[in-house]
Amino acid sequence: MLSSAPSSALIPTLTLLLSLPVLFFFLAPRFLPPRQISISLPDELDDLSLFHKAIAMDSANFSRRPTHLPSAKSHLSSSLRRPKIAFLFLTNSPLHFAPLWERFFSNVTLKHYNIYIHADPFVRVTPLDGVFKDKIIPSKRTQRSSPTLISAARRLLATAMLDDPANAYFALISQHCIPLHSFNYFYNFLFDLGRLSRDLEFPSYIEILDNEPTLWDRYNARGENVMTPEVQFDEFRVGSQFFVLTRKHALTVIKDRKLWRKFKLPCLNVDSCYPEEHYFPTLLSMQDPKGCSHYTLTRVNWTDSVNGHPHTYHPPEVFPELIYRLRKSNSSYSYMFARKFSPDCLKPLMEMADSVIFKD
Ligand SMILES: *[C@@H]1O[C@H](CO)[C@@H](O)[C@H](O)[C@H]1NC(C)=O
Ligand SMILES: *[C@@H]1O[C@H](CO)[C@@H](O)[C@H](O)[C@H]1NC(C)=O
Ligand SMILES: *[C@@H]1O[C@H](CO)[C@@H](O)[C@H](O)[C@H]1NC(C)=O
Ligand SMILES: CC(=O)N[C@H]1CO[C@H](CO)[C@@H](O)[C@@H]1O
Repeated sequence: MLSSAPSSALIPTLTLLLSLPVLFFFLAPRFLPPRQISISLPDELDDLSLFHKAIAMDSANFSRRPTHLPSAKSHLSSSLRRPKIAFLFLTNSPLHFAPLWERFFSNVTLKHYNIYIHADPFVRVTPLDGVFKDKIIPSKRTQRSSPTLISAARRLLATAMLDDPANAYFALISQHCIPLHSFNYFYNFLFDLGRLSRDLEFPSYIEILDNEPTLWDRYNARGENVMTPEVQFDEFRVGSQFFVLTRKHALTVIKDRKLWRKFKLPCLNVDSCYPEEHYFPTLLSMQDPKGCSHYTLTRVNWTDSVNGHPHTYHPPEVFPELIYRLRKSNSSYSYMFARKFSPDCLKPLMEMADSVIFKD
């Protein structure tokens, strides 16, 4: 048991101890090297007030808002307001493909989308205009193989949820991603009328895999036995970080504190960690596996990958045939986006934008 009140002998000691931070404050600048930014501090990772606001607004509006997916019936009853797609751009470099995306959004007659950009403030992003003007949200530093990429995605989700209650789907896109279809094709795929008329649930499109050979190392990348009891090894999943989530699942993500407490721990083994490839698939597979597609809509080519980086396409490879090939999946759906493309692919991509990519 702790004693309830300090004895009188303790008081001078306490006074001295309490004054130490004050002394330190005045002395520190002279003796300390320039302040280092530590990206693994919890306050760099959490945006509690932002999340609380988004959660509160969502609960407040839930009963009144007809556009919340995945309830198809309630959506049908809303003739006045059509649901929107929130495009969440996550970048730590300039948006090289901004002109291509500009074209993607250009033929949209009614504005059924919103754009949000999380740009690492430590990287200079050239000023953006057109559809991207003033779309950068308050952002923090991001780094590969650290929980900062999860934080950035959660920040994007919460900001987009707060900003517009009509945002019903949330698509995470990187600066290396390109569209493989027109906006209308993507919109009609997500808000499929057949699904609406049969009153089926709208799924989240997120890859969820459990059969990867590296899974055990990834599970232990923050130390052995660290993930339990919140996440048992047989609940641990992997999948592409590039998801398209329903509003219901976006809420699941920003509400989560239990798994986040574990996934925000720093990686001890950075070569087999990649928290952003595990947090989202594990959380959603634990909470609502039936509500998820288990596949991603963003095509990536892992053939001959180097250092965990997928194949990067360069201009000599960029022909209409590549677009047709990248769209094809092993199933009935078509891929909607692809990565990674080097910045100099912009020219060949623009040349076939209207005749190939957006012609559907
Ligand atoms: C994937 O990348 C490899 C080179 O690493 C290339 O040979 C192959 O054609 C690519 N596949 C597709 C579908 O582009
Ligand atoms: C289709 O399946 C084959 C065999 O499982 C696999 O090698 C290939 O990468 C898959 N292609 C796509 C586009 O997912
Ligand atoms: C988009 O609009 C432009 C100009 O109005 C037109 O030339 C182009 O064909 C359109 N593209 C699509 C995919 O509708
Ligand atoms: C349209 C509507 O009801 N919007 C409300 C959603 O909730 C927030 C926070 O409670 C309100 O500020 C909005 O007016």
